[in-house]
Amino acid sequence: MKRLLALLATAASVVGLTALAGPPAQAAAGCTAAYTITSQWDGGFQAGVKITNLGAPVSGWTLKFTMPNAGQKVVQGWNATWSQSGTTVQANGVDWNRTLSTGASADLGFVGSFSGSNPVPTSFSLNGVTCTGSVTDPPTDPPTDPPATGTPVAVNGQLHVCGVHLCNQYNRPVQLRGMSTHGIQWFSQCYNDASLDALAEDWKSDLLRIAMYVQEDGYETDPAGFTSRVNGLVDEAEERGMYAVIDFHTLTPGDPNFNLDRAKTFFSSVAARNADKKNVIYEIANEPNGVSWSAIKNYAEQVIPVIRAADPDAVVIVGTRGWSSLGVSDGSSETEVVNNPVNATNIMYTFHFYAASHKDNYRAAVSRAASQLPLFVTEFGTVSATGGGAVDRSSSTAWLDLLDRLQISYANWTYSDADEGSAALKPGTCNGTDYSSSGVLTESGSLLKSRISTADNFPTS
Ligand code: IDC
Repeated sequence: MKRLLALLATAASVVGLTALAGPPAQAAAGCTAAYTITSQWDGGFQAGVKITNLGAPVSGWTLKFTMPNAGQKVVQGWNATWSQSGTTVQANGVDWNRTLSTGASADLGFVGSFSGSNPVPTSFSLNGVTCTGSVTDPPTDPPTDPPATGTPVAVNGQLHVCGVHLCNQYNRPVQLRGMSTHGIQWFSQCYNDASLDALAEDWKSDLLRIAMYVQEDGYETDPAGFTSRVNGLVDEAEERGMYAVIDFHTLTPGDPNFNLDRAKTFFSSVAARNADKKNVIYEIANEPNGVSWSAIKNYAEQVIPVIRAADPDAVVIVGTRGWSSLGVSDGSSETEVVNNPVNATNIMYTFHFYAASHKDNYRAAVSRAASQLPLFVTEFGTVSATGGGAVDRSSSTAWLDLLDRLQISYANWTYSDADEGSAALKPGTCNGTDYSSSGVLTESGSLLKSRISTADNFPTS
C-alpha cells in the first residue's frame, strides 16, 4: 500500500506540457516535454524530463527550458549533457539518445538545488521549436505491459544510472541482489546448468558477477579462451533472466594501468559481442590498490570510450582506491572521487567490504557517499578480507540492512565451493548435482540465500 501511495503521489506530480485535449487528429509537429519532480528534500530535488520529438527525425538535439526561480540550479544531470546560464537550462543529447525519429522519446533527469520555491520550469523547446505540439495518438511508453512476475531482466530491461541510483526501463531506482563467481580460472566446474538454475530459481538472484582474474592464471594466459568463457556465462545469465556483471578482476598488481592494453582489447571484444543484450554491466577494474585515484580515473577515461564505442548504453562500474574502499583503506575518503569524478556518464563507482574486517567507519563512508555518488557493491564477504575465517553475522546484517535502505546493489563473494568461509557452497558441492538443498550451503551461503531470495518488488511504472 505504501508503494502504491508513493506511485500515485509521483504520478500526480507529473506536469503534462502536452496538449492532451487538443484538436482532433492533426499532423504532429514540434515536441512535447513532460516534467516530473520524482523527489524533493530541503533545498534539493530530483526531476525527470521526457521529451518526445513530433517533428522530422533529428540526429542531434538541444532541449532548453527556463527556471522561474533564479535560485533553481541543475547540480548533476544524466542521459544528456547539461548546462545552465542564468535561468536558462540546456540539455544536449548523448550517444545513445542523440537520434530521435518522429514520435520517439528520450528520458533525461537531473538533481537540482533551489532556495525558496521550486516551481515547474517553463518555455520548453527542442532544437529551437517550442514544445507545444499535440499528439495525434495517445502516447505510449515503450515498453508496454511487462510481466510483473517475470525475471529481473524481463521486468527491468536495460538499466541506466539516474542520479545516484541504478534505474530500470521505467526510470525507477532498483537494487539488484546477487552473487559473484569465484575466479573462473579455478572454479569453472561450479558454473553449470544445475548450479545456475538454482541461483536463478531458488536463490532468486538478480545478477551473476563473472570474476575474470587477469593475473593468477587468468585472462593474460589465454585472452581468447577467457573472453569466450565470459561470453558463455553472459549467455547463461541471460537465459535465466539475470544481469551479468563482467568483472575485469585486477588485483595484483594493483595499478589497473598495468593492464590497460589488455582491458582495451578485452572490453572492445565483449562490448561488441554483447552490445544488443540488456543484461550486461561492465566492471572495469576490480580492486585498484597502491595507486592514486587520479591514476584510476585516467584508466577509466581510456577504457570507458572503448566500451561506449561498441555498446553505448550499458552501465559501467569504476573501481576505487584502496581495494575499492572509496579510498578509506588508504586513509582517504570518498571526497577524492566527489571532487574529481570520472568524466563520463552512465557510470557507477565500486565499493567493496568484508564484514569481519570493515565496520562502522566504512559504513559511515558509504552512508555519506551514497547521496553523492552512484555506488555498486560488486563484491563483499561476510568474513574477513582474506576471504576466510568466521562469518561475522552482526556486521554482515548491519551492512545488508544499510545497502537495502540505500538501495545499493550487491554481489556476494562467492557462489562457489571453495574451502574458505566466504564461499556459499560446502567443499565438494560442485562435484555433484545438488545445488538446491539446504545441506549444500555454508553458514555464509545460508545467510545470503535468505537475504537474496526475498521478493524484489521492482517498480514497473
Ligand atoms: C581471494 C579468494 C581466494 C584466492 C585469492 C587469490 O577468496 O580463494 O586465493 O583471492 O587472489 C578481494 C578480491 C578477491 C579475494 C577476496 C578474498 O577481490 O579476489 O578473493 N578479496 O580475499 N578483495 C578483498 C577480499
